[in-house]
Amino acid sequence: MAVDYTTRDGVAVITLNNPPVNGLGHSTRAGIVEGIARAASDPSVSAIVITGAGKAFSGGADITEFNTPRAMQEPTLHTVINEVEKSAKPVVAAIHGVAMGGGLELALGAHYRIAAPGAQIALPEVKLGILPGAGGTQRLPRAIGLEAALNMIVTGSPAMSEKLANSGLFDAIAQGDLLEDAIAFARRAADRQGPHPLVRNRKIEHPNAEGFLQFARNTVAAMSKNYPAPVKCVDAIAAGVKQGFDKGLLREREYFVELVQTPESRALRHAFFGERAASKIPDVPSSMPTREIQKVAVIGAGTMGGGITMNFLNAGVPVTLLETKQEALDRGLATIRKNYEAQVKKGKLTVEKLEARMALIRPTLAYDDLKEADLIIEAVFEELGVKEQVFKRLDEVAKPGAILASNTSTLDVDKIAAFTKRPHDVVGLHFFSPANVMKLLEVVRGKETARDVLATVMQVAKKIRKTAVVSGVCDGFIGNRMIEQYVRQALYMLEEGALPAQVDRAIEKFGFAMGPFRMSDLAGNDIGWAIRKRRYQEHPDMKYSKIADRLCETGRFGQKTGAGWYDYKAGERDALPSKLVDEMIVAYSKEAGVERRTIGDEEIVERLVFSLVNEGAKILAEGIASKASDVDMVYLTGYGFPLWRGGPMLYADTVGLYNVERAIRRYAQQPNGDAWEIAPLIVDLAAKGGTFN
Ligand code: T1G
Repeated sequence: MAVDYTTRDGVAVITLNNPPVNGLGHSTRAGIVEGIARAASDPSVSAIVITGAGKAFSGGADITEFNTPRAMQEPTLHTVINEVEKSAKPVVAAIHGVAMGGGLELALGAHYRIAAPGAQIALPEVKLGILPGAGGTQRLPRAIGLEAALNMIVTGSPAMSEKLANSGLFDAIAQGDLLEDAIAFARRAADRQGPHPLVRNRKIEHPNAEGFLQFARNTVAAMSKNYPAPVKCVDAIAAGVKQGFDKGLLREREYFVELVQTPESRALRHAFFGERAASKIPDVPSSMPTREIQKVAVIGAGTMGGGITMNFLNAGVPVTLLETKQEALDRGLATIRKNYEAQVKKGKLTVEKLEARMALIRPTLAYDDLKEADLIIEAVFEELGVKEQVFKRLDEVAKPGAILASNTSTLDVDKIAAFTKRPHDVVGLHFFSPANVMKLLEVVRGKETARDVLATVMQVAKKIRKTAVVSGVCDGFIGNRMIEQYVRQALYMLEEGALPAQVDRAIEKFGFAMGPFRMSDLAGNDIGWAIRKRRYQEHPDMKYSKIADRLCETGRFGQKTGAGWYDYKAGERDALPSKLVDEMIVAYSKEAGVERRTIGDEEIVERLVFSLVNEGAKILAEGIASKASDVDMVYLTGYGFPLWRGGPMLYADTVGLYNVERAIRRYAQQPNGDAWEIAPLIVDLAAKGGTFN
């Protein structure tokens, strides 16, 4: 049973014991009800304490049960909370670590609440595309007030228990041992006369509830246009204010059942578990010993090296930063300082913290200064010859057991590893620019990369708050290999009849943060040009429309040259459709003998998204990515794929692989259709009604 029961000094102690976060799965719920009944029938027991084992009071309902019969199997959380409220003997919730979602709702059903300082308190359901479904929208406003409760519920953000000390939520903040304080409090409560207090009986006081709720609803609706849950949170709270607790509870229940089945909620839950699943590597057990990483070194103080360094400084880890020339080193340090100063200006960082972080950098021009480093990350020029020099030098100076990582975004990590006598210590750590901002980190596993190296860098990734996804070695790893097919389709569509602004508008309406042409202008069209030139040499079979080369030949590299696919006013970043470029595109189609046609938004979105899905399926089949959710996490955290659609592979599941296959076969029949070589995995899964996830 996921609940322990003991008695101490006439007080029954019910301990939630369902590691890792005391999720309120069916066995835990049943255990609480049994514990309450057992305490009620024990004449030696005068009061009850509910507490959590391990690091949490409770992380809430067991999300893995959602949309399964167990989620609604009695006793539901509603039933559990009713039993707590009906108990004649006082129930005290003793909270530490985490009280979230259903965990906080359970505590709100208790007669009294005591919290240890430092506990994270939240109703984060909205982040999963649902709403608090066990009375949270009704009890929290009665506990801490309408505005504070609505804000917590609509944002899903946690607050620390001590910050809520005077909010009306807690009867006390534990000064000493939480359980001792709770037992003592419970014994005193047992001596009180009359019924014990219930949060549900409190009144919601607000000078203008109607006006506030209307304002809140309008604001929330405007800010969450792709997510149905936040507005439903407001509606549930409003129902309770206007029609009373019981009616409000009914509305909340209705909205919960509706929201838990939405594609948005499925996508958000997929992302929640996908982020955690990414750190699990099939042949690397979680018990794998890891190497101690105390000292980090970064080679190269350019844009990437500086950004990578900042990740470690932000986590309080000292970095030895190596450059070849003093002016490059000074420039790199100045850029890091400038980035932090920008955060100070925005009030996101104090000057003291800025200086403390800068003090963690040990700048050097000498490789010898790297000899104590546990982890060395090179972010030098993206050319194999340069990497060879660096890794041969590292082989000489790095201590045995040091992890040697390359930030390469396109080169073969196995070739890089072969430059050393320790290929098992070599791994790819592909950060995404800006490296101190982008969450995604592709961990590129060479064929000889040691498993403890992988386990170690996954731990480092968590410490520097990155979403790390393991990729095998191939050209472009996971993200860039897929984006290449996406760009090919974008360029072909220009040749066949579309224009840059139309393609960008269509895919941005689908939900991408930025379409391919605005993105290319931002990153620099010359980067893609260099890759295509390499491609023409290495893979002449992979044909491209030459339209982008034409653009680059005119020097229109994008924002950095003031003109690209779009025009830009001096000093501004707004992408203005360019008549000159549009005419160049039309002229190119004519020269290529292509009859331009109208291409609708649906085709634009399908060709762009399904090109990702098709390449993602090949990546899965080749074992470059070990699971579809890893591919989704790459796109959600590194390429601006809309979170509410869950990533390309989950979106394909939502559309149905049968339909994806038919669309791909249709495009394969069109001009430039030879770019569509359908992934056998899609055909196999579609044939048996399967899904990627
Ligand atoms: N259900 C199932 N598994 C969960 C879980 C949950 N609620 N919370 C965490 N886990 C798993 C997680 O997948 C991971 O598994 C392990 O626990 C450690 O998690 C009726 C319906 C609590 C702050 O949204 O925010 O209540 O990878 O790595 O960094 O209104 O987990 O080890 O196999 O994140 O210490 C609302 C979600 C649910 C809280 C701990 N509750 N969890 O963070 O550990 S809906 C939430 C978190 C609900 C009611 C509704 C965090 C945490 P594995 P972790 P952590």
